[in-house]
Amino acid sequence: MTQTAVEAPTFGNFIGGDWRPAESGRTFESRNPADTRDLIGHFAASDAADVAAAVRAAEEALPGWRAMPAPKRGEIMYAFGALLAEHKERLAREMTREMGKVLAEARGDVQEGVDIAFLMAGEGRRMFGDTTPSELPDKWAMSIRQPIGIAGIITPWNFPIAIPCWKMTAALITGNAVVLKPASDTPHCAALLVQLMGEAGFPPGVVNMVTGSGADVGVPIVENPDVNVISFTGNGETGVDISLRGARRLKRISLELGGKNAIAVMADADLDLAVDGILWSAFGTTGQRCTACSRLIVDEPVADDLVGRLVERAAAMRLGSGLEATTEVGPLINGGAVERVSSYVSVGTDEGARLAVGGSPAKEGELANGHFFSPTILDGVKPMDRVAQEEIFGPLLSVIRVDGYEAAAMAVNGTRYGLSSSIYTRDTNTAFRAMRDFATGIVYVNAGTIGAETHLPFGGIKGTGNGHREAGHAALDTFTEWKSIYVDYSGRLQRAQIDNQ
Ligand code: UN1
Repeated sequence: MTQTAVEAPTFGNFIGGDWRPAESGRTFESRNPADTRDLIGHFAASDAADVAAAVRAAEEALPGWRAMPAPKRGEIMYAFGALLAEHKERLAREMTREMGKVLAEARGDVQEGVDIAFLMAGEGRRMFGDTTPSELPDKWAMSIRQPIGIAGIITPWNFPIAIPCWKMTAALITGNAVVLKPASDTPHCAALLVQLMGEAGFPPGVVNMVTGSGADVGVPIVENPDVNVISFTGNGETGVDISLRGARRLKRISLELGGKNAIAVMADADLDLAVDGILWSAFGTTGQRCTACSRLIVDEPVADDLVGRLVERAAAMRLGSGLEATTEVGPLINGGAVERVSSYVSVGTDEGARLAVGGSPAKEGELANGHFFSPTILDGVKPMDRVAQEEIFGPLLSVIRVDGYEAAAMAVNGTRYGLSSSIYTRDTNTAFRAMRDFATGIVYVNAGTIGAETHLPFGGIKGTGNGHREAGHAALDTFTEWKSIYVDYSGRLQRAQIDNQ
């Protein structure tokens, strides 16, 4: 498993179709979170000069790309989706090695990229606007979408293929050029991704990638006057900073800033089903999904039974390298994440919660060199406790006990986030109430909080974002301007709002 620094490959930035080192010559490392002795590679530690070069390359490529008929752009997008599918297994393995999620989930991550690529390829032949009657005779009215220009795409490490694909495919099919800054924890996945995009036939400069830190690369992208739209997924503070910087230049900014997602389990629920959904949503991807369930809101009559079953199952979950077939829970992304989750366990117990299972880093045997943390459940959490309010992004589930649907709905909605939520109930009326009442961008009935599909809008309300949606055709709104077009074929002056009275 261990590799020496000499064997590990070096990757540059992808600018104008070429691989180039950072102008400063500096690099940084990416390591396997399941075994940090495994060095994955060296990557360009870029700065504003590299960003400027990438933006220039995008500017040069933009006129040709936006002039290409959208169905033709769709053909390249389709070829990209097919290549991604062809390389799914290789990419999934590299993803597991770089960020830790178990292999089946890494395959799902790549599949999400394939799905969105095919969906967006089809958008090349849809991209519908409105054709609508004019209020005046002999006059034609319609609206069309046009690209905004250069899109700055800043992506997280937890879905290192899927999320860059969601953002880039929507930007590209609508005729924008892209500068991608991937998370510093997953530069290898990003390098493999843009390599395939080059092979798929996106012309040089249409897709560019610059690796490096948020301060050295992200900020210059956001501040660059020639970057017209930013799409960011990550933490709330960074999102607000991007928003403020972008506001000064009237940029369009699309933010996806995470969640504090709840599953509500009513007394009439199928508990076997609920247990599976809760474990999958809370501990899948080691709790490191924006959509992960971090709050279980349980109806008091079934609370002891449900928590008992969850504790038993959580205690038995097998931790390890995501490349091992038996592993159910992979590592956290880095040492900082282990410290953060540990500290929240103390925060929770200090607030009066009871540690029901887990609660500490896992270091035994083969786990010794990785960032592992035991699946953790805190019971008796109060709705306003910090562990019930703050995004922890790890395998920590807070259980809040309530009486009945009204209290459950209030608890579900009682956070500053609003991404995903779920209800387990056998009562159709209760299910429909939840669909109406739960204040999140995504609601599940009798399923967990994770697993959004790419052809529906993805995103949330309140502190989760700023109103934009990714995926689905809603994603096109982020990367296009509407143009309304009127054609008067009457051959005379016709005054709207006046001559039709
Ligand atoms: C994320 O964690 O930011 O719905 C994305 C899901 C996945 C995407 C999660 N399809 O859980």
